[in-house]
Amino acid sequence: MTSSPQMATVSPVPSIASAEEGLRLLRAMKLIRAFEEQVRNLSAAGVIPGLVHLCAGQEAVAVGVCSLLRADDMIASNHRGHGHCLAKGGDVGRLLAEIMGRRTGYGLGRGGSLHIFDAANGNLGTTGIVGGGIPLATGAALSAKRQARGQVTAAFFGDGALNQGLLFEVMNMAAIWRLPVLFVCENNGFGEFTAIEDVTAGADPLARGQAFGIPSETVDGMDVLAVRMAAQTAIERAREGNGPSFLVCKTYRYGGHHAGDKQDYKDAEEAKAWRLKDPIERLSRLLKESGLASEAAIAALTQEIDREVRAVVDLAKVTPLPADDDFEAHLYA
Ligand SMILES: Cc1ncc(C[n+]2csc(CCOP(=O)(O)OP(=O)(O)O)c2C)c(N)n1
Ligand SMILES: [Mg+2]
Repeated sequence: MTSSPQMATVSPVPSIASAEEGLRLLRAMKLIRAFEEQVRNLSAAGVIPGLVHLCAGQEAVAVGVCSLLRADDMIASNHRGHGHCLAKGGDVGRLLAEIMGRRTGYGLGRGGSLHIFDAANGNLGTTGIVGGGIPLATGAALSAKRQARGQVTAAFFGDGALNQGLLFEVMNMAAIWRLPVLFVCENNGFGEFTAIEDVTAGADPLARGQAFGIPSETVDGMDVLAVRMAAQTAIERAREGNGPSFLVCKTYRYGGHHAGDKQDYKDAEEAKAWRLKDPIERLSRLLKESGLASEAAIAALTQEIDREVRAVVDLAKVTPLPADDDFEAHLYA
């Protein structure tokens, strides 16, 4: 069994500043959901080489944090990283082309889903190494601090990385040197096909940050406003020179570990309960109930995003694979 979707309420209650802000957050989450749906279809159709790890259900964490970051702030992602890339301002077309192995992708189609790198948007990249982004983000924070650039970095990682030794080394360094970094754990209850409780010692993951004196907070990762509120405090702390923070965002992946995983290790009732907390539905409801957006405006937004993503898919399908003479590109020696 995994942890229950019931969560302690965060106080004060997160609120939304304006219709514009609400629609911007909704758009960002809907874009990720629509993108992942298309990637799932393309993977099932055999158009994508290798495995893909989709983040549907977890959109609020990426969007909540990245919506507060500046373009020159940095993130490091993990293997479930399409949402992080898009939330940080990544290009939908270049991302899909890379996942599909096409030459217009971020890495000329040679890296795929697990090797996205987007320097222009401060994205240090996705990685197949569990926990691998955490030292990258912390190293970038050290560099930013030494050069007094005022940048903040965020490392996104799953609950599986809670047991990687480098997390503790890096948390220690970040705390002792007061580095401007956010450690953002997306606790979706599973690492591959294993429930977190079966492999993770200690009653609460927060203790891992607290052990180093790092301000640590459990966050409702299905509520983009709750994530934003916690991230805002953490980003201000980092920007003012007061060091790292640790956010443990409780969330759920609607799909399997990878697209195509049968998910027979999941409890059906539990999965249903998490769907009731859907971050997109939740924000849509809030916007409607508070009179900030109409049903029609939200429907129009959904249609616009679906059109945008479908156009990107159509284009990627007719984009060539890397050519033979591309192989020397990006080689320095
Ligand atoms: C260092 C390392 N160990 C093991 C693996 C195999 N592996 C790939 S994903 C994964 C589970 C990761 O779970 P989590 O960090 O919770 O992320 P999630 O998939 O739930 O988003 C494992 C064990 C790996 N890729 N790298
Ligand atoms: Mg996990």
